[in-house]
Amino acid sequence: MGVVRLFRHYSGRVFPKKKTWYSLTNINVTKMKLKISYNPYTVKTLVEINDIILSAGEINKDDFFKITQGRRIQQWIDVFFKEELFERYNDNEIYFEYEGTELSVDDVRSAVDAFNKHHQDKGLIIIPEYIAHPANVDEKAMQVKALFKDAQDGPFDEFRSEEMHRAFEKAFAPEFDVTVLATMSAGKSTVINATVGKEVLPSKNEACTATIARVINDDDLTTFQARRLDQKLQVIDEWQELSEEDFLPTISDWNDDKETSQIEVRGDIPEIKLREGIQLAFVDTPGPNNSNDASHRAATVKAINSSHPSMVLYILNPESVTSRPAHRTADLQ
Ligand SMILES: Nc1nc2c(ncn2[C@@H]2O[C@H](COP(=O)(O)OP(=O)(O)OP(=O)(O)O)[C@@H](O)[C@H]2O)c(=O)[nH]1
Ligand SMILES: [Mg+2]
Repeated sequence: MGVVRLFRHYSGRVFPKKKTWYSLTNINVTKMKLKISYNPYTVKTLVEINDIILSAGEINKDDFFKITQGRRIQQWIDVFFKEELFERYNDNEIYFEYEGTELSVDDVRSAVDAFNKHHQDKGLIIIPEYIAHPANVDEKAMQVKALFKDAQDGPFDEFRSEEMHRAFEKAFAPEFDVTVLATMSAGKSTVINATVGKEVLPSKNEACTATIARVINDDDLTTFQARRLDQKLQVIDEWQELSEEDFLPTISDWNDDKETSQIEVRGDIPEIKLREGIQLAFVDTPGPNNSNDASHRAATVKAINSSHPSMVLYILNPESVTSRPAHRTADLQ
């Protein structure tokens, strides 16, 4: 056939530490083909080399592929492509096929592009091909909703309880709150301002935040708006656009007013985009260790308990890692 392959002598192991390469005669070199398939729902990654699936045992012995196991692709893809991978396959080109959801394809593509850009001078290149599956989130959500509806007619009273209904609705809310927690003056409001790229929240070198402030990303807005709610979450001041000079003073006045229980700010946070219908919001909380005002702690505990499906961003100053207030904050609820 005249086709010559570059073979790697495996000596019984898939990837021996000691490399022994040899080629057969008259070869038309077959490039190494690496395929990765990733399922974000089961967090499973499949690795194939030249169309052969590597078994879990092989993967676990190998540092290159070990990092792919049981972890989200976003946690490892940026460090996956290394020069050593090319040395391993004794080539300066790797054919790489990636199969996964559209969202993960974006992440893989940027990792591949970054690698290629930084290794252009060395002549190393990954030749990618992407197979993107639409995430079908809406379809899956509809199926789950239908199941929940069915469960209403089933034998379990729990599915009909008020609590279950609330929890179900909460799970489907588009907001994803990142609740920022830390002791007083640790820099919660400062971190949110830095992320938003605008001074939307007051920050001071003393107990400052007194109310909950939600900063909601809304890609469709061209300016930032704000409103405030009272203890019963009734609107005191409706959404309003505030000029640059008025923005922070107004939010500060609302924050200092005992009538306010929650401030909401919304606008387009430049680096944050709506993904799969999830709307990201940062929730600023008062430092719970304010001994002058017990309402601060109460407000923070309430914010954690009432928040949407959320995550906590816990800020620790290096010097307070072992401090009691820091541990008490971590112990909230
Ligand atoms: N140098 C420096 N100053 C910081 C940093 N983070 C916060 N600060 C300052 O520390 C002070 C407190 O920051 P805030 O953002 O108000 O802290 P907070 O956690 O929101 O405080 P409370 O709302 O009172 O609970 C401000 O004067 C900030 O400018 C930092 O990383 N470096
Ligand atoms: Mg603050």
